Amino acid sequence: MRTLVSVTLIACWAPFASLAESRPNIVLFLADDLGWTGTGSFGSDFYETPNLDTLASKGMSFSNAYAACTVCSPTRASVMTGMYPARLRLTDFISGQKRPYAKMTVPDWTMGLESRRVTIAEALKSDGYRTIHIGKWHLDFPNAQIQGPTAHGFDVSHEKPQDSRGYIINEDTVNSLNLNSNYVTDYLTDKAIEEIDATGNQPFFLYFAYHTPHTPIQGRDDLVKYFEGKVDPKAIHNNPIYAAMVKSLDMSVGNVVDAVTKKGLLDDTLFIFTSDNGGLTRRYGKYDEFTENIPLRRGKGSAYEGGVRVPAIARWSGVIPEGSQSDTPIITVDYYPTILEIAGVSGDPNHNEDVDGRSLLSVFKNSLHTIKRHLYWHYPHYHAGGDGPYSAIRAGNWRLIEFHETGNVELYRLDKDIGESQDKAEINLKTRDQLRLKLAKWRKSIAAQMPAKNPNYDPSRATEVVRNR
Ligand SMILES: [Ca+2]
Repeated sequence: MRTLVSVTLIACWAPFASLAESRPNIVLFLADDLGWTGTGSFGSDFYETPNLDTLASKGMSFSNAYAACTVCSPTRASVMTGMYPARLRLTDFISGQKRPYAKMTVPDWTMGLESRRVTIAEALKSDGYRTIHIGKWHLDFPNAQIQGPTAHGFDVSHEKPQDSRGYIINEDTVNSLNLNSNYVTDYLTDKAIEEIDATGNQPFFLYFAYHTPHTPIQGRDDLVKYFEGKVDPKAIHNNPIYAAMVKSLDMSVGNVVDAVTKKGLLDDTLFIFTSDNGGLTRRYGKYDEFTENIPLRRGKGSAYEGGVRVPAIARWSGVIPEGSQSDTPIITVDYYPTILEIAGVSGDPNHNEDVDGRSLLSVFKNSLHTIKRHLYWHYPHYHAGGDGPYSAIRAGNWRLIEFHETGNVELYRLDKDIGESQDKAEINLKTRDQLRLKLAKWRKSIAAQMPAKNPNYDPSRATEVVRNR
């Protein structure tokens, strides 16, 4: 029986035998709240990201890349499992919030990553990879006994010092640990480099989940000063503190790539860079405190493209053509099957049966390759920056959003109207009805949890918010 199984596996992976033999290292960078136009090569008119731009010029950029959710935890869960947040029932940031008097009650969702899921780290670790977690996890159940990335397949994890205030590490900690910098991103970068240096002949998987540029908006003083001298009030992006945070992120990516290069592993490493949701926009805060995702509509927490379309870059010398661009829609559930295929790791068959993502390897090899499928979002919650509970589907160039408070749908043709300004729901009736039906079928197929009518609905108190514990 055992022999049979291994023969089947070998046969199954035979087309990728040469890849499996080389066992590339995998570095997955995940920014927090970095919007679609948040890097130089993705169109910022102020932020400076030379290292990310080099990653793009040496690899492939994805113009239609998406996060699986408009907030943090669900997207992170999708990266870890390859499954849609709605399938995991992990559909809001942990531990989320309630609006007791809103029109709808949110379902009883799963406030953490369940241990029965086989994470990408567990799959890679069980097949010989060293697995390194750096930064923000945000997937633990509140008050769980067993916590953190090492409970989910990571050999090691470095997170920000607990006594940090936002991005600033306590001075005593800086002195006692003899740190080079009191800025959290710099600290985490040093830890990532230490772990890369400490890796022997084993291939490694480094998941570097940044806090930047999530609130609080705090930058390194020297970088803030630099950007203060360059502010153009007419620019779309003009907050020097935010620019400093993006710069710290970029410097970190550059330093990690340098560390891999110094170890002689640059050509044996796949780098992926993306973000967990769209940029938090001015609409939700003081006028100049956050960012913008223009030409996209809105930002983090919202049902529109600004909430979920994100930058994405992949670099892998010898496989991914330099300076290429793919326009095929991709989403964060895709990284799990992509990484397994590239690593030559079969993973857990039961888990894989429910994986929603598709391997991007064929796209990596040929930027003109398109993946034929629809993308889905389901957010049965309220968010401070949101539009209330919604689901959405992208099919080709069409995107349909269904708002559950009203049952209304909106339909946009993204190739002609990337800003989602012209609702076609009353014009393209056939497309509208087809997509609405497809979306409902998808929700049913994964048993998505729906919001329900709230018996305590009180319009005068509908926006009152209670944080979950
Ligand atoms: Ca986020």
